[in-house]
Amino acid sequence: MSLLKQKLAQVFPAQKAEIGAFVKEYGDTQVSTVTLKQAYGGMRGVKGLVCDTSEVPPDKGLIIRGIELKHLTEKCPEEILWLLLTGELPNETELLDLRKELFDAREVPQYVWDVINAMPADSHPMAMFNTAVLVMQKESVFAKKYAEGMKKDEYWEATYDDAIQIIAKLPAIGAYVYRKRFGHGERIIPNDTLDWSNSYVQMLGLPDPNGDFTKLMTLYLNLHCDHEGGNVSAYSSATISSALSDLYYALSGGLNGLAGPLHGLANQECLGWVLETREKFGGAPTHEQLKDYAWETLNSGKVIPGYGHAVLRITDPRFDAFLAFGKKYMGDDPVFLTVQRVFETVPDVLRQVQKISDPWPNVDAGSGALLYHYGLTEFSYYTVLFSISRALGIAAQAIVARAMGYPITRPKSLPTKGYMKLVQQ
Ligand code: CMX
Repeated sequence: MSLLKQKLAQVFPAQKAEIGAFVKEYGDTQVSTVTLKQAYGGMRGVKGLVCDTSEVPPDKGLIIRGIELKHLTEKCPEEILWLLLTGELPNETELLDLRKELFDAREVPQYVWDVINAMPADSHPMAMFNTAVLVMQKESVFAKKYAEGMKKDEYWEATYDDAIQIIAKLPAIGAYVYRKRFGHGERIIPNDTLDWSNSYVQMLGLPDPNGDFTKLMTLYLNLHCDHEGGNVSAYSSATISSALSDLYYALSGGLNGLAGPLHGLANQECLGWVLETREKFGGAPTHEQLKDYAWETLNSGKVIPGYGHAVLRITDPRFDAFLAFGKKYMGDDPVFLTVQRVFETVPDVLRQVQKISDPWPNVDAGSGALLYHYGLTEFSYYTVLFSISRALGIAAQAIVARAMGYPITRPKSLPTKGYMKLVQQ
């Protein structure tokens, strides 16, 4: 048994007992109220979900198992996966063991390549990627063991096995989607590196003479991993998982939500918006020109992608981390400079629109310019990168939920007439 699985076998029973006792003692305590506005407003701010892997206080941003993101930016995604699951960072031996476990599971079945090859050449990269995850469902250990009558206490272990199998294969699948969809040639077989992000960069096949692009990808795959339980991809996936659908179903379903322009697809839209400003103004736009363009976008009824958030009320620390990376590695890159200028301009514009709750940049506002700098210019691909990273958090949440024995999700809905009656009462 791998060291991570052994560790989880140790920690989960105590956590489950603690939660059981907590709910037994305080089960009837009220933790939230719901207004009519919230019911019709996407349940914003309604506390009714449990997520132990991470939380997002509006004034702080992402905290993973009690550690603020700013203290985690130097870590690799494998360390983050360990942290999400166990609540601790791994030591060197543990990290190596997890890397080996992923390495041993990296081989992608041939039929996955055949399915991707059979898709229309102009399919969206997200459709290709999510289809590849779903088509592997027949490999699910959870589905097989469930059919054999697995005990409830063993659910998390089978979900863990599925998670490792899926996560290990995502870099190869993501890289092939990139190469196939954008005509970059054959699939690349990486050398025997155990480093998950490094092997991904090798398979993408983009030049990386001094290793800076690998550094960016490690940061990228780290920063997008998890964002508590209520965002569209995590929540959709958790809902699917709560029906005891296996992780292949749950993850691909959640990632279909990530493919929406108000969620993960915003990173493709955002770089598009930045480049549009450069095209429109024939080079680097001034602050004044950006202000005008921001108003033009708002007045045409569109959103300014990369800005605003359903929970955050500060500049997203993930954006801060990308900005710091850009300043260090590409301070004079013209597209990156425009991103900085947008950051200096757009919040002031959005602040003037009363209905907008958060005028600050989110994770998607800056990442595209950094990828663009290293030659990853096909921005419809960017959400696939987001997905590879977000799979870590979604998988961790699914494993924890199974270990804690959480039931099927089933909030109550009412028709509008029902709410009208309730309000009159
Ligand atoms: N540009 C223009 N209008 C915006 C806006 C923006 N960046 N952010 C919010 N608004 C508008 C909303 O569309 C909404 O308008 P209506 O009432 O007319 O529908 C109004 O302001 C109120 O919205 P809000 O309470 O501030 O924000 P929500 O919680 O409803 O939505 C989000 C959050 C992210 C969908 C929204 O800010 C947005 O659309 N941003 C741009 C897209 C984006 O960057 N998404 C990525 C988010 C991060 C991620 O998940 O990856």
